[in-house]
Amino acid sequence: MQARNESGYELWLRYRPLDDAERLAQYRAAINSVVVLGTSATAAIIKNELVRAMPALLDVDVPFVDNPIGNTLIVGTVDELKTIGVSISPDDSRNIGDEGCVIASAEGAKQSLISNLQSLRDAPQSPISNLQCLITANAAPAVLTGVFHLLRLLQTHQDIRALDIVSVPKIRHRILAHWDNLDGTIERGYAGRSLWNWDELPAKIAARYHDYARACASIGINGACLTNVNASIKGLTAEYLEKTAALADGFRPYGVRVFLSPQFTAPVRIGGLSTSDPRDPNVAAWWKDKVDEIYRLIPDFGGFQVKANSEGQPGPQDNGANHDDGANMLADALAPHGGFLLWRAFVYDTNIDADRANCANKEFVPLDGKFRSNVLVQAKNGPIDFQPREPFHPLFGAMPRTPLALELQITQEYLGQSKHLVYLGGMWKEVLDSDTYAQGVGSTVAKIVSAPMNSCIVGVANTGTDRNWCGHHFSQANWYAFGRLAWDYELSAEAIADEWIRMTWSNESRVVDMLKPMMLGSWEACVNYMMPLGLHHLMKEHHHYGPDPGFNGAPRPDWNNVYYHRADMNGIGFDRTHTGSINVGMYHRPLCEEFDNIATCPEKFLLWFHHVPWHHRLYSGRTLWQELQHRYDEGITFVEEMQNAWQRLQSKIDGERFEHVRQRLTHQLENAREWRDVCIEYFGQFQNSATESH
Ligand code: GCW
Repeated sequence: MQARNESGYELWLRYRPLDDAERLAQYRAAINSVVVLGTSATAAIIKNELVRAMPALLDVDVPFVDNPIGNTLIVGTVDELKTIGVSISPDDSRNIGDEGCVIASAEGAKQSLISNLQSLRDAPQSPISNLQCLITANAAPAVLTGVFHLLRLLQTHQDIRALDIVSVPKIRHRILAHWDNLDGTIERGYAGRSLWNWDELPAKIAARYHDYARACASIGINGACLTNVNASIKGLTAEYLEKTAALADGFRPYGVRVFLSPQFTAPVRIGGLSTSDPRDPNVAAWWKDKVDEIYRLIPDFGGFQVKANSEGQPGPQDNGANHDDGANMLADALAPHGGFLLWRAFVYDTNIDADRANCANKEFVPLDGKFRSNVLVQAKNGPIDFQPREPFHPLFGAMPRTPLALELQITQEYLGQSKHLVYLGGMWKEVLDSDTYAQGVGSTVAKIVSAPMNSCIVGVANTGTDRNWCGHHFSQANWYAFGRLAWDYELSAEAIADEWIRMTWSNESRVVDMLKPMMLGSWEACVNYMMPLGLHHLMKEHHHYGPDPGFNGAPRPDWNNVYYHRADMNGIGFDRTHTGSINVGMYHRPLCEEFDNIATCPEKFLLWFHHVPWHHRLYSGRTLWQELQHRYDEGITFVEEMQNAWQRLQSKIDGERFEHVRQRLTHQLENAREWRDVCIEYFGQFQNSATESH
């Protein structure tokens, strides 16, 4: 029987009855009632979630009770637990911090926080003699995290008899950055309009705001920057701050704090001052007042994310000041309230360096140590711009005295937008796991980003008003993977895909076994059919969809595609070696030598770092030109395989979602072929003349 149609609105939070009899029996035996302690708004959310999930998953009535009866799941903060006689040692509760949580079953808790659980349970007249499973944390939103964790275990059919889980996030601030404009459009959004209906706010709070925050909470996201880094001046006006406050009120019980992207010239444009120079005391005072105003409305406001002196955005350099002057002035305004500042390092002024990949380091490395402690310098994963594949940004490892935030792009601006099935878990893992060697072996990007000073990871959101949130059903996996990796970057891309498939599609092994390789191979396939071997920035201008390798009509050299691939009769690729732009010199040893030498440079970055002759032989034995063609074909073959695999799953997937994905895969194949045909024809001109001239 074909499953009933689904819109995808439920995301990975679909609570369907288990179709695994053994597990179902285990869960029913383990949890036959639930106690939710506390009276906070979050406690109400927790209760709602469990009321929704438990009977649906277990397909039986699961009573919610005030006192444990039978095998009970008990849920509450450490303080709330005391009211029923369960106490957690102060040391243990400190270890989980504000956001960590504990999930333990009586059988499972051996040495964990609730090591005293068994004895409490066995004590005569113990108030929790019926306890079977417990979820706790210091703060209510962290209890909610634990609830979603347990639900994930149930949704993915895990054995829950001996749970002993202590889950603490490895990165403190896990933020979705929305490039949402106040007119409802989204820069690089491919899933409809902005979720924030500014016209209706603050009076009308749409139910969807709660669903958004709930989805974020379910994967551990604890911040949302609501407005585009290409900022609108209106965002800081009293009118819009009230609207922002209404959203913040809605998100708070879910543990999601709001951030804003201000415009640097606000003191002039809405403050009536004659300058925005950050060194001017009146400017600093204006910002201080503005920030105080924000905190009066939003006591847990997170802070600002700023794009300054980048792509036409104003910034401190307009007044002859520098990034540290601008950042520190804003940071000082935020500091008394516990707020922090994300200052983006996405700068590429051609006067600084002719290679765009060098610019950020040249501007920011000299400022290391000059920023206030509540400033994080935020760099994209690679030094150009969210291309299908880039080596990690050399700023990671180059500013030891400055906390660095990592910015990833969930919305697939350069990776097929919401038309291509491309799972980004593997791409993000490649970056997080990259060893910068900044302090010897093991100085991975992940370690740098999670340094104890202040840690933050930002994902440019792919959400919008489309019923399925993300445009493509499979793009939901990227939102999901961002949250899961932000919480724990040690998770594998495969483990995350596995969870997501089970929750979003089905636990049936046939479905999991077919979808997982599809997802896991999809990123490399996209790299292959768009920009293999380290090629980058070959897309059409403005909308960035589809190939245009010959594009050379932009006003700046580095907005042209020929600037990046540099194809000529001799070869192709950007020479960033010590005889080229010397970008390799920005990496620590041994990477600089490894990248510099054509023989040791990883082939995935070959044309990123080298201008390579067409006849150069690769590991495969093929010449560069042959290899390029081979890679394009390989990418296309993978999309054909995805199409076939999907077709074979038809009986396992509901009609609505099946058809949606089927159509997109058809388009993806066409677009992949277009990439190959256009690029091969274009590069072939040089290759042909090269052959002729030999
Ligand atoms: O990826 C590029 C985008 C711009 C974006 C910019 C940035 C918000 O094409 O749309 O602007 O980067 O990250 O600031």
